[in-house]
Amino acid sequence: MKSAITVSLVSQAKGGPFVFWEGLENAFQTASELGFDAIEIFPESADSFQVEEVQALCERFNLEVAAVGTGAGMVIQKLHLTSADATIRSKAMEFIKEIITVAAKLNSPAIIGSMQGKFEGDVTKGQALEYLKSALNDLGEYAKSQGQVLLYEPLNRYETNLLNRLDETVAFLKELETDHVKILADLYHENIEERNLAEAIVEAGDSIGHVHFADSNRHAIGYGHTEIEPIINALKQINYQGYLSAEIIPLPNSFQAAKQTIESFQKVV
Ligand code: LER
Ligand code: MN
Repeated sequence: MKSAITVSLVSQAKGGPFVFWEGLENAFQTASELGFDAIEIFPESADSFQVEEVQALCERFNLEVAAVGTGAGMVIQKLHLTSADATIRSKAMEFIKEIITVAAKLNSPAIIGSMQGKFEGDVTKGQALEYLKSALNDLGEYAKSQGQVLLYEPLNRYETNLLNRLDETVAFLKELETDHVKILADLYHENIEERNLAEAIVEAGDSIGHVHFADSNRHAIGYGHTEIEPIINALKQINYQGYLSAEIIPLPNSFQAAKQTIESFQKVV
């Protein structure tokens, strides 16, 4: 398993669960000093940052890009994949495809988190899940054409009413025509939703492609009450080789949250 830490380049997401906020160079430098393997980037859009700049930072600081988030499409532009409005759904697809393209140039997958949206108004749950299925089929195959998987993240009940638990997400992904969508298991969301997080991880097995490494309160691992050892053992049991990426609230400050994360990572992994 490899360690990663998040940087947000989106000022409108202030207060959100990202560790670094002071630009790419600052994030790469601190992550490298602390001994992380990779950075996860939350950009405003695909064309809001220079791929060449990120590639140069990766080389200079000997870090990988773990993943690139698409949530700014929701935060800034109010786009999502299950909107009643076909134009919004199609703009959401475009926004995500552009991020898949640049993420692939950085050897990393894109994440569908809040861009999944939720069902409301005239859209039934069944209809929203059909929209989501069709979107993930298309985006998963597009990611495959770029040499990557696509990461789909079930969110807790306060953020979506579509899919919340790992088992229902595994069942949903099995119905897709594409085999290139993997689950992002965010330990914060799953701490809210699962009966037993370690068991849920073992059952999801190789459907898991990425992990957000967060404690019960969405602070750094060790600052809440999640029992992390059984979760790490479960990930070892399924031979998980991917990232544990800290998508957490930067408290008491970015540096301490990052330091606590890497110390917890080194202790348990
Ligand atoms: C995104 O990774 C996530 O976990 C969501 O809670 C963001 O809204
Ligand atoms: Mn997450």
